[in-house]
Amino acid sequence: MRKNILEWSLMKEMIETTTNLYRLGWDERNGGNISILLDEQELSRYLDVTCVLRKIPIDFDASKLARHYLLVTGSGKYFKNIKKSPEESLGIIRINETGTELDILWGFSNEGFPTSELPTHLMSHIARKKVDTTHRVVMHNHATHLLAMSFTHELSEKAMTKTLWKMCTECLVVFPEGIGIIPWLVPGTNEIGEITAEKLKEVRLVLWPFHGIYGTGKNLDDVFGLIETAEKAAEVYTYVKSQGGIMQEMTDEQLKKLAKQFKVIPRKGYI
Ligand code: 2HA
Ligand code: ZN
Repeated sequence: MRKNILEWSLMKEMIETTTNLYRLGWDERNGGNISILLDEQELSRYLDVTCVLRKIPIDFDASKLARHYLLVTGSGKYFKNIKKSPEESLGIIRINETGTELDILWGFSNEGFPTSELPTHLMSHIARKKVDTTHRVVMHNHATHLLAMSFTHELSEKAMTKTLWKMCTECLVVFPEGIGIIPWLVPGTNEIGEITAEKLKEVRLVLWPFHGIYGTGKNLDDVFGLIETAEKAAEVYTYVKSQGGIMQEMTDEQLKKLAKQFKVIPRKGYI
């Protein structure tokens, strides 16, 4: 007897996390998207994976994810409504043997589709899996203060990283590799996917100027915590600027001491 998929702890966590993200104001309307790589055996306790509902073509080479299963948010769906209608707002997909097509196995009811950012998600999973065997989650949202900083702060990765590190003592410990930044690009395209994935070879956070943030990690809490920490730093930056600017801050020497204490290696050449 298969268990009810809505009782799966991962599904419950997805619903809880997306609801939280909506409450934080980072996923207005249909903004933001999440995908999670699933374990086939675990999934099989809840779903007959031989039963394919629909097939959708993929227009880039996703063969490195062949036979992989993912839980994905739906295109045009509102995070606000995921809790109320998970089967319409979310879906479970499998990439086929050749990486040219995906099978919809559950969800996306009412003829829905996976997120418009699926190319970026799949390319990001490919890039992160290569450098981190524990990698499983990609999350994109429109975190307010990080997005605002893309208008007011120099768009250099080193300068942005150092500003964020210095806004909260914890930041360097949480993302010692820093933050990546891409140029402004049209969302939903293979191009933005390729450029984001290239950055993700070295960092887990990528800022999309005038749009939002991409984060990756080993589970939902891990990615949420990563974005939340950078976003908090960006919020502090906003207050600091509005209080008249920086009067004093942590020095590079202090950042080095912090890295030593917490045994993290800061991005080379940054401090
Ligand atoms: O899914 O956020 O980047 C809607 C978006 C596109
Ligand atoms: Zn977006």
